[in-house]
Amino acid sequence: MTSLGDTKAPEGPRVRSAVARRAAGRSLEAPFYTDREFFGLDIAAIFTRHWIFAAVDAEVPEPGDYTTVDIGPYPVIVLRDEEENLRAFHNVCRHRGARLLDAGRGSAGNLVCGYHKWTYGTDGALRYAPSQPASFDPSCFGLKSVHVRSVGGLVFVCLADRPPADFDDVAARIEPYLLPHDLRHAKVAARSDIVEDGNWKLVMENNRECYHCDGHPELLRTFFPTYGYTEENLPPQLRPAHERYLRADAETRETYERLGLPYALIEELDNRATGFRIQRDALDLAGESFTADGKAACRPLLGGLPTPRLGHLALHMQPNSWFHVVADHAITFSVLPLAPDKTVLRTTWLVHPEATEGVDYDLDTLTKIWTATNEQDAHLVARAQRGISSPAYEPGPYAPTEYQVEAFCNWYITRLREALDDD
Ligand code: 3BY
Ligand code: FES
Ligand code: FE
Repeated sequence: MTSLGDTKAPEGPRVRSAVARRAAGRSLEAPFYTDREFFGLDIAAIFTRHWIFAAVDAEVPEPGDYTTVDIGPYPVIVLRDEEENLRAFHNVCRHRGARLLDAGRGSAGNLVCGYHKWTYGTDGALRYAPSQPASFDPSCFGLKSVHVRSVGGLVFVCLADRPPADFDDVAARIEPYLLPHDLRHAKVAARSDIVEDGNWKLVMENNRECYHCDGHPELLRTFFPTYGYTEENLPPQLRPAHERYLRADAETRETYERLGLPYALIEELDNRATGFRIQRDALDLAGESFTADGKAACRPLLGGLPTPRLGHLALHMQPNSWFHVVADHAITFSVLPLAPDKTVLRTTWLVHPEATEGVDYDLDTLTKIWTATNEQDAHLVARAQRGISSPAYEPGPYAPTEYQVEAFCNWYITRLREALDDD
């Protein structure tokens, strides 16, 4: 892999002291969300060191298929090579550095730079460079490669020379939950990029709690608002939903057991390099999908599953992703930082490869709930960014139901401390 030796954390004493004094159980100090220097540290300590959820296999099903993703200042290509291997490269030409492929998805036998036509194979080798002298050695100018791997159809890349080694263990633990849905062979039904007016951590933190879930009336048709609460801290108004949840959960568990699907909660959000949480959980109403009545929005079901009433599989990963997989479709979410106060949220909807739009599913019905939820969340993130930008802001305390927000911040601060210690 190519060295990113020049991505050392650029931090000064201001950053170091803020990281050192972070108070557990409270939101972060303002500069973590607003300041360029802190943003630089996030890129250096988090986004170039850790496994980042970047794409899905279904975006690149055939040899030559590619998709692009920008991880902070690093444009990256994910592609399927001629041998059907998944590969990732820096999307930067080795001639004079032009961005090689425009943003988006496509298919190409070779990757041709739009500037002076240097041409690379799907293995990254430079195949053609016009008008070079005889002494020119193309083997010195292959595309710089990036670590890439697929876990049950979800594609992660790591820009580091030596990626965190615990990813193998995490992959082995989550794959049994994902494989029955066969996402590797699914079809992309829709993808959306929205630019949120907030720091990437605010997008992540917002995802890690349901304290704000009454802002999601469409989602709450099927998503139990009791998510993240315990019997002890459950507010009285959520008691009826909790009773319904207990009944639905018992039924769904029986189904998982009958089908031999794993369902135990695994929660290792902040005690390892690749923090994650995975859980199968019941949904309300028909219990099948994220729709207004809870019924499946697509037939056939993913992976040929025998019943649609499986609730959802929820996977949350540090630092930049979450996933909801139901019997009939899957939704993946990737958080990609652009600037201290600008973040892309990329959402991808997957269905069975043979499902036909307009016949087996209506695209609007399929995408409606999470499109609405994303928009509502984007407003909350922008609102948080605006308040935090005031000199009057000071870190406030997390409620018990926000424990996953605390776990995210704890994971994040621990990674920054590791990176600063390495310098
Ligand atoms: O996507 C999620 O899992 C989070 C958790 C609850 C609110 N939000 C829907
Ligand atoms: Fe790509 Fe010149 S910069 S061919
Ligand atoms: Fe939300």
